[in-house]
Amino acid sequence: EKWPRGDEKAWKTSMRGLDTDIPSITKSIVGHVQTSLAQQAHNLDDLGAYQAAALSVRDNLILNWNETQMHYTRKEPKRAYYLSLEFLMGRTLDNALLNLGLKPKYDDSISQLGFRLEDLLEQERDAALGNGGLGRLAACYLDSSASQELPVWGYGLRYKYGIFQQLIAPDGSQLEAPDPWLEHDNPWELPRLDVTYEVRFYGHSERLDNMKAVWSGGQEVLAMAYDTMIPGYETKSTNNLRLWESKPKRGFDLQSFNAGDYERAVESSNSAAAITSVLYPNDHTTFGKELRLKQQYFWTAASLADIMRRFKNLGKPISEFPDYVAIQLNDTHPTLAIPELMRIFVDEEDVPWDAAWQLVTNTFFFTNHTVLPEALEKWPVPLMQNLLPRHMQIIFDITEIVVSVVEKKFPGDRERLARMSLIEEGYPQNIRMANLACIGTRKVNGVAELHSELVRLTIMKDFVDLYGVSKFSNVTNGITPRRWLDQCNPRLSNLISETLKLPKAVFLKDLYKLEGLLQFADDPAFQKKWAAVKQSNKERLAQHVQTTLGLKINTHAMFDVQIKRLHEYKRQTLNIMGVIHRYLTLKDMTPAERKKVNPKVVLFAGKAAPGYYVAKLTIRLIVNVARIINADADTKDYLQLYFLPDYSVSLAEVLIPASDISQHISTAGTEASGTSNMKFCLNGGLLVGTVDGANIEIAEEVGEQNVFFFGHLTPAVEDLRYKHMYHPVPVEQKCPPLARVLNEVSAGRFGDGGVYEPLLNTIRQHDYYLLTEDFDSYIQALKLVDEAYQDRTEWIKKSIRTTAKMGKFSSDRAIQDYAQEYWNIESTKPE
Ligand code: Z2T
Repeated sequence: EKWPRGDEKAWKTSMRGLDTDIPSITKSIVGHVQTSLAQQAHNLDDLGAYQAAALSVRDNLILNWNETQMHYTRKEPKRAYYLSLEFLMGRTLDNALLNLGLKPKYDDSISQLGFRLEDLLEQERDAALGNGGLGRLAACYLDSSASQELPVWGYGLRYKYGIFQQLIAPDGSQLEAPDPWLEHDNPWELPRLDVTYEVRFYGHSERLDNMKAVWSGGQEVLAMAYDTMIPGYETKSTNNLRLWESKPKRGFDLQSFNAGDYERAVESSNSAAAITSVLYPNDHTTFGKELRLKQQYFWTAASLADIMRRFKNLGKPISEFPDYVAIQLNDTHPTLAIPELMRIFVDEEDVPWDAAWQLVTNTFFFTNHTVLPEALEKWPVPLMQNLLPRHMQIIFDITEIVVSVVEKKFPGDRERLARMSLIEEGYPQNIRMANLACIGTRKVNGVAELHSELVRLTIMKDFVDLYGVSKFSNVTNGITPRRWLDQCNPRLSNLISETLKLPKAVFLKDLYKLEGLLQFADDPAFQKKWAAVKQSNKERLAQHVQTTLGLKINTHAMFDVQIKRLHEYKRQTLNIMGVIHRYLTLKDMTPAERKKVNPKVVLFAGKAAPGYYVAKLTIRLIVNVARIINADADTKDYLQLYFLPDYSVSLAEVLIPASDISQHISTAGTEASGTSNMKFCLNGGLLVGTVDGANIEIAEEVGEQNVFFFGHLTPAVEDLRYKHMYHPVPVEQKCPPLARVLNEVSAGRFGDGGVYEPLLNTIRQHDYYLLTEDFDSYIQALKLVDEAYQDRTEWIKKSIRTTAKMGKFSSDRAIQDYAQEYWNIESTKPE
């Protein structure tokens, strides 16, 4: 190969890898203090030291990233792209140090410079570009892809504001503040001023012959790329997460500008920037706002233009597109990619419609994350028609495909056709994005066995009849053991390493290796060490709560944790009603009786969507119940309750390792998978839960004797709801203990007389999520938990056996499944 420019020797002698001995690291950090930050030792604070350390680590990532991307360009492997509107990354520095294997050296070097690495890590703000499980899953999948040297890129949006910051007002209610995560420079992203695409909105589309059209007019906005490096664990392979920012095109509103109407020119440039300004904070409801649709199109159009440009650089015929490109759609949010790729092929690349459809349906894959009907995305036809006239035409044309195949297989079945159509009739008509996502993809998957079965039996039933069952399969979610064991619980990962006599890298890359712990479960010396790790993690959490909130947690109690988005289906209400029940029971006891009770600390955290009234009321109730309980001298040694504000990835990293038991108590059939359940178990916490989502597969792995199951099963739910609707029975009759709790709340025992009525009424009236049906067995399950905890040795054995059987839940396994069964991509690495 010919050297591209200048004096080859001058380049080559200057190009070197970075030295990673401690003096070189120190030199690099100090160099960044001096030049990048323009600071000095005497005015450097923790934040500055964090920034310098981050820039130094970043240098390593950039070199690995360059090499990996160069390698992909040369080798031309098939690549996969993960399109997700959410990436809940959390912090980067600790993860990067661990994946690079440089943590001990940076620790030493930073100490030499007079700082503590732990303090610097705390300076970093979370990258919180997601709502909950769906966004965190995307982050785990990026880690696993890079760690397994798979050519996978993520594509998303660079929101200026991530998920809102949650504050708790004096009366206990949730307040939202913006999350200005980019306020300090973000060292983990590289702005790509040269990677830009124009994205059109509005205008008109004129049909030509051959199913083609010309879309013109309207307005154009610029998409600019920001690249985030995703280092693999113990490998040079470093993948890319490309996030798009919206900007006005140069001369976006030149007309107004030239006419001297600067205000108007600025206003329209603001409207371009608005597209990527904020993450929508709704997790399970659709909002139907035009700006959200703009986000979705802006992102899919920029991503596909980028993917297309990369494909074209290969110089292959367009018919080979699916041999080089696989695209995973994370829920229906990126479904516009389907008509957009049709538009590119048909209108721009002159591919005949039918051939284009073949290529498109061989490129895309679709993951569904919920069967809750309110979460199924629909867009009004008039809105789509106005914003994306060409895509509306294409969606109508795809509808014709659906009509003809359904008509052929089920002649005259009008009702079936109406259910399967992309267009839902009504005023206005709506576009059903899940139907489009199903029709336009090679495969559809759910995220746990039960959920995938429900997808086949409910929302996709008609499509199973049409295509056959093989198009609809399951990939059970997973979590990355790098962040969710080694990073968040180093004491445990050290203990495991020393016990199994294996370097950490062995079990962090092959989580099934944890099974080796089974043979130590009965070893008293090991049990003691295991319990000591849990205890020190409780103290770490208590310390954190003490410094951030000024509260004193009893660390000699069982820690019972429920941390997740607030939602009726997740039933935080069941938990708080259970807590109140426990409190009332304690109050009924004599002091002597109380002394026999297992002391418990109940911890909640989670955000409610800002417009979700009942969920916000639940937070308010928890906070106010906590206020009364924690101040009650009779009970406070036996029961403490806390709502920790502003739940985040970083807070989860402190909470999860400290938990003895965690709650995953959704109404059966409603939680698609859950992933925190896996995180708790990996860290030796046990579960109390319903027979739902991945709880079921966890129990299959660890054995039912190690999980506290309760409640009705999925097949019963439909019948119970029907009964509630047509043969309602008052709570007093159906479940007296719960009725007592509701009445105490109603009567103002926890303050705020009257405000909780709307929440209580969701239980007293239809009780859609079946609290009245599950309350008794829930209380029974918690009693079994208490009894099991009394026999501490047995409990520790359960804890060890649980961790030992978590191999299946590594996101490495999930990504292998996608790579082999869906994307057809292979590992490849530089050198
Ligand atoms: C979300 O976090 C999940 C599903 C959604 O459906 C939306 C959001 Cl923001 C549209 C969660 C599921 O509730 C959870 O069970 C699952 O583990 C997670 O996605 C990842 O699949």
